[in-house]
Amino acid sequence: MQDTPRGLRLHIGLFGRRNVGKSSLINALTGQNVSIVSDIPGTTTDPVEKPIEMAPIGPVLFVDTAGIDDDGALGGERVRRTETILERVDLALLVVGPDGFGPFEARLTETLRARSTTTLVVINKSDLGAPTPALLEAAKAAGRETLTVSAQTGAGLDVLKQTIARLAPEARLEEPRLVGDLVPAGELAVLVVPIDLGAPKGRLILPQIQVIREILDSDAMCMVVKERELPDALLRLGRPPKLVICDSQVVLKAAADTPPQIPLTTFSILMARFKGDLNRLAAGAAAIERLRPGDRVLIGETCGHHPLADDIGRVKIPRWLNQYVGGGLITDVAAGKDFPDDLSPYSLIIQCGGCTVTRRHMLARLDRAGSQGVPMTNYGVAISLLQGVLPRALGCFPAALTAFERARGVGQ
Ligand SMILES: Nc1nc2c(ncn2[C@@H]2O[C@H](COP(=O)(O)OP(=O)(O)OP(=O)(O)O)[C@@H](O)[C@H]2O)c(=O)[nH]1
Ligand SMILES: [Mg+2]
Repeated sequence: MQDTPRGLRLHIGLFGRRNVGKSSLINALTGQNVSIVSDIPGTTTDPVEKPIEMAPIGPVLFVDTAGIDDDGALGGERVRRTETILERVDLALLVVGPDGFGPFEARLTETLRARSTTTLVVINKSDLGAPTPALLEAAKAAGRETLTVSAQTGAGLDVLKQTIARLAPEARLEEPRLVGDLVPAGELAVLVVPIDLGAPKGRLILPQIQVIREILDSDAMCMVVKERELPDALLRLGRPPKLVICDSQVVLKAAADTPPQIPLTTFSILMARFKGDLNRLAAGAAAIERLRPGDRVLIGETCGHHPLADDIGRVKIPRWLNQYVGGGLITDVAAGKDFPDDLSPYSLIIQCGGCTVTRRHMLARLDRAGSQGVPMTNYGVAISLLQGVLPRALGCFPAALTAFERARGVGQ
C-alpha cells in the first residue's frame, strides 16, 4: 500500500448545473483526462473520483459530480447521489457558467453553508465574455471567494490552484490524534495483531499501519505480536507498556492476558475516535443491550470490499448480536458509499471503522442517525460490548465511558 489512503486526502468536490464545465475543469486542474466532456448536458452521470498529488497541498481527491439541475426520476436519483457527495467534501467548487446563478445554485449554496463547507465559486467559460456585475454579486454572496477561469484556455487556473492550496488548511476538518497522545515519547505500546484467514496476504491493514506510523512519529516504541504471544511478550518486558492495543476480534483473550493495571484498547476504538466521535459511538453501543428479537439493525460498510466467508460485518457481528439477543434480529448491510436517507426502520446502526473515508463523512453519518434518533456505534465498540469488556477497552477514554454509562442508564 504505497498510496496515501483516500480517507486521509483533502476531498475537493465540483458541483454545479449541467454543462457548466465541471468535468473540463477537473481535467484541466489535474492535467489528465479524468472525466468525459461533451456539449450534451448530463454527460457525467455518476461521481468520478481522481486521487492526485497537488503541489503544495499534497494528496487530494477530486470528485466530479453529475449536474444537479436534472428533473425526472433518473435526474432525481442523480441529484441524490450528488448530494451525498456534498456531505463528504472538505472543499466545494461551485462551478457556474456565464448565465450564472439560478435556484439550483441557491439550493447548493444553502446546503454547503448549512454544512459549513468551505466553498469557492468558480465562474467558468471566461473566454466567452467577462462575467456580468450581477453574476459577480451573486457569486460573492454564495462563496468564500470567487474566481473567473476558462477550462478551455487555461486562464485563471493557476490562481485557482493557489487559492485551493491557501484554503486547504481551513477547509480540512481537523482530525484528533489516533494514538500519539496515549503513548508519549519514550514509552512502549504492545500491538496485538491476529494473523488469521481474514488477514490480507503479505501485509497489515490500514488502522494497524497508521497506529505504528503515529507511534513512530511520537518518538515512542511499539512491539507487534499475535494474540498467542501476548502473555510471553508482557513477561519479557522490564517495565509494563503504556498501552496494549488489540484487534477487536481477540479483545476477550487480550483483556484476560493483560494485567488490569495496564490500559488496553482496540484498533477499532482508536479509529472510532480518529474518524468519528467516540463519545457518541460509545453511547450508541448501549442500544445493543436494549435490542429485542424482531428488531432491525443496519450494518454500515464504507469500503465495499469483497466479503469473506466469515466476514466481520456480514457474518460475525450479526451472529454475535443474535446470540446476545436470543435470535430473531434482522440485519441489513449498506455497502460502499450508499447509506439510506431514511434510518427510521432501524433500532441500531453499526458502522465499520471507516478507514477509507474522511472524518467529515463519518460525522455526517453520525449526524444523520442522530437527527433521526437512531443510535449508532461502530464494529469495534460493539464487539467489545458483546464480549463483555467494553468498560475495560474504554478505560483510557473516560468521557466515552461516561457517555456509555449514561446512555445505558437512560435506556433502563
Ligand atoms: N468556451 C468554453 N467552453 C467550455 C469551457 N469549459 C467547458 N466547456 C465546454 O462546455 C461543455 C460542457 O463541458 P463539461 O465539462 O462536460 O460540463 P459538465 O459541467 O461536466 O457537464 P455535465 O457532466 O453534463 O454536468 C463542453 O462542450 C465543453 O467543451 C470553457 O472554459 N470555455
Ligand atoms: Mg461532467
